Amino acid sequence: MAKKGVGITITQHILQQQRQNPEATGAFTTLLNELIVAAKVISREVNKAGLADILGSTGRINVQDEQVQKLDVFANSVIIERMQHVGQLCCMGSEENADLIEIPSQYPKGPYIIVFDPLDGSSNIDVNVSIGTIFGIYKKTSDETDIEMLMNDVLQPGLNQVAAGYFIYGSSTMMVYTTGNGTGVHGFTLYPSVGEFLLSHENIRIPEKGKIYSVNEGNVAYWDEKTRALVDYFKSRDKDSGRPYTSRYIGSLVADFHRNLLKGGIFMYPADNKDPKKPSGKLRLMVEANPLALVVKEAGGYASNGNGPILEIQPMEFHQRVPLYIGSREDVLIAEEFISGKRKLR
Ligand code: AHM
Ligand code: MG
Repeated sequence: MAKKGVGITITQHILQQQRQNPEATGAFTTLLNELIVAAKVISREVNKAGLADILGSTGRINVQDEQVQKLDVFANSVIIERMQHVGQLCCMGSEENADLIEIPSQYPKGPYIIVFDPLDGSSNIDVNVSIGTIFGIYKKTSDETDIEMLMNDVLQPGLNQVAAGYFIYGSSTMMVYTTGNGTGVHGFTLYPSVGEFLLSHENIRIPEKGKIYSVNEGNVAYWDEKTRALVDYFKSRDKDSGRPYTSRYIGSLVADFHRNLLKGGIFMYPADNKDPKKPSGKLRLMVEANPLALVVKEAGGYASNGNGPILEIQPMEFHQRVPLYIGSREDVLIAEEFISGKRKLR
């Protein structure tokens, strides 16, 4: 017999959650539904990437000096075009856009803000490795309408997200999301022939402690002593604490995170001295770390910058980068002990 709730559509699920909140207006449901349509379009395009002439780089460099792939551009414009007319947003923020994205004047506006990484892990597109879309949704706190002034509403700590999650375009396409406040984390799998996301992973809980560590160890030469000691800890032998851990690194944040969410473990992208312009590592606070931090928290895990919770950081700028330690609570707490200098190896 199927488990309770398994098989219901994402729309039914969002509506059920909405009914549990007496203040809900349905605005939020409309918003998520439109995002889901955008993700279905992106999923279709990702699946035929090898067939269409869409692979490869545009040859353009994005606002953060990185190569922009054609599918990134496509995913970004699909999300912007679909979301701009829902009537519930006051602005958007994307990893691919230097500035906030305005809602064109012909469309109605609302109190919500969506921030997103349209296609994370884009260097993996050409080689058929899982990639994803990451999103976080906030409510604005002021009455501002001017786009410059709205930046203050956008720069909220991740704890204020009213929803967050990701889509993973892998061996199947999945959506994993939470609306915070103890509502749990739920996973839906896209059933291609029906065109619907159906509940497949109800109330996901991450193991308290894992067996996997995920980090780009090719960066060891750029790490400080504390980071090296931390990674050595997970690799060294100690039967009582279940070490050594197994190493798994795809290089696609959504895919690495998703695996560790289901199996337990820790994903790390530490600060490094590879590029003086990026002393906090590679990953972005607003569009990558914060949404996944809310998901992991709701699943019973933890996300830290090495010194404290990611979700409590007050962002100073939209494209801010942050060291990220995320996954099973016990493993991330150990990472904090090393990075804060409280613990040395063994
Ligand atoms: P992107 O948003 O430009 O795709 O970059 C983010 C990606 C993450 O998916 C992944 O965790 C990380 O970059 C991998 O970086 P590295 O190749 O330095 O290990
Ligand atoms: Mg990214």
